[in-house]
Amino acid sequence: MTFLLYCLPSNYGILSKLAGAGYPETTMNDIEKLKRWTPVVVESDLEEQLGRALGIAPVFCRMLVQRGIHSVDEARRFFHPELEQLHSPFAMRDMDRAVARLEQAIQHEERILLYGDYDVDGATAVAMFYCFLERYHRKLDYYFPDREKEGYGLSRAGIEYAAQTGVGMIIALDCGTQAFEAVELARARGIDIIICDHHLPKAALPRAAALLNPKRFDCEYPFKELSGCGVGFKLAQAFVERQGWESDGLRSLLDFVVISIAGDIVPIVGENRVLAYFGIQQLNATQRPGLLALIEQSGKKYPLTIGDIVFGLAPLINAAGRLADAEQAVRLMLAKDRKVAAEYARALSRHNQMRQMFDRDLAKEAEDLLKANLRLSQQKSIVLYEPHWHQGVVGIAASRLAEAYHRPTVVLTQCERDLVGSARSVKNFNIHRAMQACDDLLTHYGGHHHAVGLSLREENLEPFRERFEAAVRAMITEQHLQPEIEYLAEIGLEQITPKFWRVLRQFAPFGPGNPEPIFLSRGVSSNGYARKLNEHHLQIGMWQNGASFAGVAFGWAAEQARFTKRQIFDVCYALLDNKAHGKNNLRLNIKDIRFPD
Ligand SMILES: [Mn+2]
Repeated sequence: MTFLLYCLPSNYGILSKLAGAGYPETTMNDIEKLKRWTPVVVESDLEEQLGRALGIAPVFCRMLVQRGIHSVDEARRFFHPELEQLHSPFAMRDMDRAVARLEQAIQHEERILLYGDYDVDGATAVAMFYCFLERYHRKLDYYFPDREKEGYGLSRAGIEYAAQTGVGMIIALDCGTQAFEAVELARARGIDIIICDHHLPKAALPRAAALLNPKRFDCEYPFKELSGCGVGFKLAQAFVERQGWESDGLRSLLDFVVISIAGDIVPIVGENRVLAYFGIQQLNATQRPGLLALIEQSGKKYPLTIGDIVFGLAPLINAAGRLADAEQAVRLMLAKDRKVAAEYARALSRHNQMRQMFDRDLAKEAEDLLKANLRLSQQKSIVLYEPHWHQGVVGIAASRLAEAYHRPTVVLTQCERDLVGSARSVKNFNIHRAMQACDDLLTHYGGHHHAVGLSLREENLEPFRERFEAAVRAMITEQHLQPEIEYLAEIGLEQITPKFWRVLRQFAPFGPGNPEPIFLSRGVSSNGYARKLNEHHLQIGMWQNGASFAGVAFGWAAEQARFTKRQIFDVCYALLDNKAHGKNNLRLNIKDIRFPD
């Protein structure tokens, strides 16, 4: 499941995303509160210890401690990731069985079907595993469910397709953990299923030949936050290790894995950091015609960052699954010919433009519904439903609304006789648990702590609305509901030197779990330069203690007149490397500004 979240590593402010999508810039009065500025709190003893041992500035030690790094050894591993740091895949429950079954399928030349989820994680998982397996095995096929007709996960239609095409084994990627019915159907058809998934399991598990999922309660795998594609990668790693082969070839698959990590917004810590670190290198050097065409179509500039994947590559891949079918994205990623790849990439771009149009329409209607609903300002949750909304964009809409209104949000549309939709949470609030309280009203639900997919019968909509609101109300705190800027440290602008920037970059790739740090500088002076970049955003100049910087303030265009020469203000910002100018050109990515009262 893909969603946008508060913690995105990006050079976009929340307002720019909202403004760009046609969302309101000012929200309901009581929701539009001043953002809280709170310092990152870490154990100061640890910070000092690390500082003495490593000899780097206190702010960087604080960053390390914030990331759970407490020793020099851990710091060394963090700054110098190596593929040897990956965990043994055999620590994952069922891995032995999965590898044995895969070996058997290859030996007996069975037909293997890769079955994916239609989002970016599922599509890259299928492309990755196809590239891996086609070296050893020829009878390969892939399948994606139709979002509207079959819905999420392993479907009856998919199993029947497998049976009709003589498939002996299915590898389900990024789905399957709750596919009880489909797994039973496959058994009846004599087809074995290996599940590679990362969605939260229920108490019972389907009777698959092997079920790889680090979130299984009985799985002792030390890292729980792999993407679905990442779990598939562990299967590939286990297979290679079992054959006693050099694992060098695995590295070439990491361009796919990093796209899944960024696109699925899994935290870039622990094993994901290693995968993302080498993955982003692999992606920047990729020679796959399909990925090259995708990058070109996205318009993103090298070197690509996690943010470029999130905002450039992932939407194109997702557009296929949302508006057409995910197979198109996989065909592109597997394309061997540049011209063909370019054609596929253009098709995805057209789908993406349509997706944006649906997205804008939905945004406008959602805004109208919210304005018309007077109760809403007293509510802690948002549940919106319109039968004509496009199913492919309800998840994006829920993300944006949750972000704009700081409330757990559900957006629903109609699909056949049921309502289906997506739920998105606010920071640190477990929306999956709130769904559990509505269990008996839902036909189906599943996902993660911060994002859930669900379906229900129309007559249950009002009871659900009430129950969900009650559940959220019982669990949520004021802190969840108020937007917050967590800054790493208070520094003067003069502290931002080239060396400072060099050390900071060693923390990349940034993303959830490894956020780009935000700094606070108090009492900086405007140099009188303030230029509108467009109707929303402002570029301003400022200086402090002899150091001067330009900064971009997203959503601050209306305040242009306040930035007169020598105007003093406090500012929270991240640092932004301006790739467009070719050379290192640091700017401030401004998160918030406060003028003296
Ligand atoms: Mn996923």
